[in-house]
Amino acid sequence: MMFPNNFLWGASTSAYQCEGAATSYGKGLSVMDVSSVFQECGVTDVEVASDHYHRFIEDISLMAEMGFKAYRFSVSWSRILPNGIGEVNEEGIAHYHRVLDELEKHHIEPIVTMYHFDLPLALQDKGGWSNRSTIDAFTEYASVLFSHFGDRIKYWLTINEQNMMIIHGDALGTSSHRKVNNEKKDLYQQNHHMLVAQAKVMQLCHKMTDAKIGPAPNISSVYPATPHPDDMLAASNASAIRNWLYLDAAVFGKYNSIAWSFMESEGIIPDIHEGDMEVLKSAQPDFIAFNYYSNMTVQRSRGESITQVKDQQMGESEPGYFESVPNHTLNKNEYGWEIDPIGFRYCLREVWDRYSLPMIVTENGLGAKDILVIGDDNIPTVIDDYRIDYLRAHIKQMRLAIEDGCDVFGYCPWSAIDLVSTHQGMNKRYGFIYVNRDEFDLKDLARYKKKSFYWYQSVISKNGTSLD
Ligand code: BGP
Repeated sequence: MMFPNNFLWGASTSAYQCEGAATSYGKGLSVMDVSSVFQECGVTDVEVASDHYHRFIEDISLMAEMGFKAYRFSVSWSRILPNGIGEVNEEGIAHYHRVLDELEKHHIEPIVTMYHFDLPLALQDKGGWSNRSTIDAFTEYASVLFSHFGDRIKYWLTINEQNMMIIHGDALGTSSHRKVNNEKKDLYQQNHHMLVAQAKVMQLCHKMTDAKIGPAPNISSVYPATPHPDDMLAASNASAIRNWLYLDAAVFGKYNSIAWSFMESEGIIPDIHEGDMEVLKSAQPDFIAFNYYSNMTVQRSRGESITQVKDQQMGESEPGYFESVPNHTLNKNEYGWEIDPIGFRYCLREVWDRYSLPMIVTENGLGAKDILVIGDDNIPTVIDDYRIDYLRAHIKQMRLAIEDGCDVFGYCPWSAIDLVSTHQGMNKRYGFIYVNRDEFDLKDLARYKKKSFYWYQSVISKNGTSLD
């Protein structure tokens, strides 16, 4: 079995991580622009990031040279609506039209994330997602996007990694900036508001456009540390709390019962207004987009406080329900994330079995401290064989998942170009295209093709039949 002929090979970025121009051209600030996480890891210059705002023509032409069929990027909410609602920034609209023109010129399909962590600061100042009125703000924003771009975009993603914004609210700007009595209850209330907002926006999309729309969580299948029934239950808890809570609500329009019972025992059931559950029920995603970096392994919770490092792929634990442990059968990348290509096949099968909706992988990739060297032709490059190995192994497993019967219609690894990491600075790089800047030194921001650029170009040109 081969990849389908119209398979969407591409790669991903997000606005706040690559655009720059954070305070220019009428853009309002977002929570990520003022995030202390960037200051802590040394990247103080989100005003520049990868300067994609000014260099998208060059970047898109490099993507075209790689043979991209699709480019997944996010629109910055506060570039369109500087205050989150109300006045539209025409310069922002014009900018994304120019990006779409460029993609159209190269026959690259835009796959657009509406909201990738960067809530407008103006909304955060009013309580962000804790405030129910943010549901209306998101719907208003969506309606602006659909009316301006509805005839140009065929694939929309609602919210990037909603599950990570709840589980790691502290790193992703979701944790309330104001004092709240019960931080966890507040996060699950925010989650409910996002779920309702997402459902309304999916409905609106179908009403206003002919496009397709889907959620975009970060999914990791969960392995039990041993076959002990307590560990099996812990794995089932972790899956429900980390994955299915979000996808069951998006696809089936209901709360997952195991996740609900967890919220009940923890006293964090959200306030659900009359009509909310009907809204969830009536929305129908057309596909599931998801980000996959690795799976996770858990054991029964010992109820001890957790000292492990925590981020999107490591150290997730819920005292009383599950506790994550390292999987010693797997290698790790230099940031400690486990590398699990077979788990990718497993994860695709699991999502397919559960929801039977077409799937697109919107992130997958290897973060590394790439070193720029002078290539044969005297042009700087990066010999990133480690990234090629990672991607090759994952694409191979995705092909096997397709053979297993999974309906996968696209693959957009992270990331098209180097960009600022969510919480580990500029030197943790993922791109096929090197961006010449460091944490502190902006250098000349020149673009250089890495070895993986040429490798991916060849994979795409052969539609994945050869991964050499
Ligand atoms: C995902 C986010 C991306 C990206 C990626 C890599 O969770 O959706 O925005 O940052 O992870 O993570 P990091 O940058 O932390 O290495």
